[in-house]
Amino acid sequence: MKPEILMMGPMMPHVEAALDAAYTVHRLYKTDDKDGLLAEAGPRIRGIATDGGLGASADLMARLPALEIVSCYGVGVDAIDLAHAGKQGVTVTNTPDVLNDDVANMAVALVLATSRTLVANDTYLRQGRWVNDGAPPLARSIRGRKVGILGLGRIGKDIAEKLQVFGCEIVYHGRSKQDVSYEYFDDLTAMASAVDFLIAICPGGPATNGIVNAAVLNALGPEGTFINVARGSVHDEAALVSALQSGALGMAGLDVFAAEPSVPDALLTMDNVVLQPHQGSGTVETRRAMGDLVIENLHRHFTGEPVKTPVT
Ligand code: NAP
Ligand code: 8YV
Repeated sequence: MKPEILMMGPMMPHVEAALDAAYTVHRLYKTDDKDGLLAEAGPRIRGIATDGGLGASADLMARLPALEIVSCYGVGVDAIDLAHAGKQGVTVTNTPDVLNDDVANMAVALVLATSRTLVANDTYLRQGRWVNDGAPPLARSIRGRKVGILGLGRIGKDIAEKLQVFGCEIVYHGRSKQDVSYEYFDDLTAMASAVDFLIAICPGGPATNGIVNAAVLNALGPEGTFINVARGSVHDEAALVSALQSGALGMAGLDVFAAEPSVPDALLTMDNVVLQPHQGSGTVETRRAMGDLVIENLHRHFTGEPVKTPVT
């Protein structure tokens, strides 16, 4: 008999096909009667396939007494209750490393798009203003600018390497100093006041909730740019909007938001922001590699092998 698993949301076709071939898949997102599905199939469900946004709550896991594994399509596991999973003896896996390159590229793209006013200039041209008003104001170079990385982990290190090629100076903040050549700041606000760009790429969750607050944004200042490719929970979104409106903060490049897919209306009309609908890992190649890891972790678990990428 095939193991039974719960799928929290739609996945790439190759992932769904592989999971359908190996398991009896219950698609929670496809039914209006979620309680009914969980009451009927819950006692037999041994695995969950989810993603970084949908996660797996303590309440859900508690309703699945036979649950053994949660396989997450994404590296960030802030939406999975890890403490509860540990207590219930549930293994959690994620998709580290395979997405570093593309998420780092998104951070670099947002640095370039903000500094070179790429989106505002595109609109300027399309609106006929080049013809009518002449050339737009000059943008800013990134060579020689200082970039502060909040979270110098797998992706943060990749961002640092890439931006050095553009001539940026890299510094970082995290809970601990690492064995790297970049300058370390033990205080986030102090780092913000020392840099031109602040890039958030730390995990979401209670420990980082709102740590990019009004004080940090004010320290970054009117000439500063905030880039967030981490989680929307990391910034205080009301403070961010207000700092951008008042000019206390210069610009922002945002791939993530507090209440996705909803984005504050105020941001939609600002020309000092560049916005992305959470597409850091959103390439065919990277999403395929992430999907392969979701499949492989479940497969290894259900054939008695150690999972490939456990969350520790
Ligand atoms: P990682 O290797 O675990 O690195 C995380 C970094 O954050 C570490 O350097 C860690 O350093 C730092 N950190 C952890 N807790 C912190 C805290 N409380 N305060 C300050 N720094 C803290 O993770 P990763 O693979 O690079 O991924 C990072 C995050 O990026 C994910 O968790 C996810 O939320 C996000 N992400 C977003 C996208 C997207 O599409 N936009 C895609 C992939 C990932 P210390 O331990 O020294 O503090
Ligand atoms: C995914 C992400 O888009 O890996 C992460 O943490 O945020 C992204 O790669 C997300 O997990 C899918 O919801």
